[in-house]
Amino acid sequence: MLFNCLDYFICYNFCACLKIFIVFFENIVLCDTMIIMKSTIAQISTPIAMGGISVIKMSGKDSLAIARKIFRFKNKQSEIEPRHMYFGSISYHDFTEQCLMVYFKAPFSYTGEDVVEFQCHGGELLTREILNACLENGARLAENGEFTKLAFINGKISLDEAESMIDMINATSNAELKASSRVFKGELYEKISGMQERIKDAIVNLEVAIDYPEHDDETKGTEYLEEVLTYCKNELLKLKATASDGAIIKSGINVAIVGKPNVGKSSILNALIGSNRAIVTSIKGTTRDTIEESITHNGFKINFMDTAGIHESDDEVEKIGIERAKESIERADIVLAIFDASEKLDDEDKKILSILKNKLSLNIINKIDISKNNTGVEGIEISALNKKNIDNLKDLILNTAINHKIDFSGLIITNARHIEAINEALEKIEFVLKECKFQTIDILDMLTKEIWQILGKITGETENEDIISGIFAKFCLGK
Ligand SMILES: Nc1nc2c(ncn2[C@@H]2O[C@H](COP(=O)(O)OP(=O)(O)OP(=O)(O)O)[C@@H](O)[C@H]2O)c(=O)[nH]1
Ligand SMILES: [Mg+2]
Repeated sequence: MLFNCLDYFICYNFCACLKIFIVFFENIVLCDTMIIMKSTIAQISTPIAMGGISVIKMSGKDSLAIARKIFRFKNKQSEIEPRHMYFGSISYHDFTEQCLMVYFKAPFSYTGEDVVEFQCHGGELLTREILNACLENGARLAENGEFTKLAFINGKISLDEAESMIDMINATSNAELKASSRVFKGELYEKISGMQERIKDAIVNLEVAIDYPEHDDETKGTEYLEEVLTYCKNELLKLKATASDGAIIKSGINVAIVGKPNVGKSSILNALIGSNRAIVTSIKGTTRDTIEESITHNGFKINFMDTAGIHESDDEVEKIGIERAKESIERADIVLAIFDASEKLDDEDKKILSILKNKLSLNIINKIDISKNNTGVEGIEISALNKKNIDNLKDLILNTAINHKIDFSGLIITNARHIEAINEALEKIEFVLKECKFQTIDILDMLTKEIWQILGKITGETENEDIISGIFAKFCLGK
């Protein structure tokens, strides 16, 4: 039993292992398969361009010593207080720059190590020269995301939090920012590590049964395992269900604009995006290919697809366009069915309505400037020509998407790697639940440990160095 627990601890608790090794090897961090020499790293943390200020950051045990070598305090300091801002200057080669310095003492810093930051006047060359001063005095250049990687290695953040930080940095809409920030706040970590805790208990129960078969009733271990795995399955299914919301939030709401020729589809696209992207003429069949353009409205990304007019056609090119229009309908979260206000509904319009029977769609009555609604169908009345009701149409699209497609009440999974791990864990859990009654306790023990490991891919406890490096490489320099 003792051996099994130890074995389990060493094999599966990657972070704990790191901490043990760090105690023994002061200057070496063992990171699974890779050894990183602990050194002081430096990089420019603000965009390398002209700006109001620039920030140069160092992390590592020599940060303060290097700062002392290059930074001259305006007022003499015997002690440097952590988290205090000091005014002074840095002289390097031919220049002297007045700047501010702040020191964060380990472990109370972003990386968990000693950190020093300089704030200087913004300027590409100036900032690079201060970085060079740090490098010449013992720091080495940090790689992309290395500060955040150190924060992860030093237990400051989990892997899912680090990834959500990348998602927040790359967010193109408020909705995406909102979803990623909930993961960043640790909500996903809490859920997954809670499941891992229960699974660990179940493993301990199984191992008691393995080590002391004479004292323990095997069925107690498997019954508890079934209970834990059923709980995890339900929790993971709930998370999985949010992935489609996550996809809409991340990639945007896909909206197809469809209708028979000449009803004003391209004019509506242009009015919605605020530019003359699509060609508009009075000739039927002007648009032959699908045109895609995106906007952000009230914090949500909306992707519009203007399509070729759907009707019977012998023209080869037009036929391909019509096929593409039908594909756009398939891809769309919402379809805008466009009708000409001045005309009665004809067979072509009716065919389009029948194609959209099982699709979330909105009826749009266009050209309301020339006529009242003669179509006989109800819908939002607009004029693409006069830009009438265009903002209301955008609101309607958004509200329809939120009401029918996105549930904001809970955590939303937007990260593809998290979704993959959730699916993998679910598959294994379903397998174990099915096999529970037929497998030996040793095999169940092994399979359950695998589930624990798969969930650890989200939190970072069991992920290998290649994947971890790949994740942090997505960060920008100086982060
Ligand atoms: N009066 C008026 N005319 C409009 C309006 N919207 C579009 N039109 C006109 O209707 C004609 C066709 O417009 P388009 O936007 O090219 O229509 P479409 O549905 O994309 O046409 P196809 O690409 O051929 O299928 C053009 O002459 C537009 O100026 C509107 O709101 N009011
Ligand atoms: Mg068109």
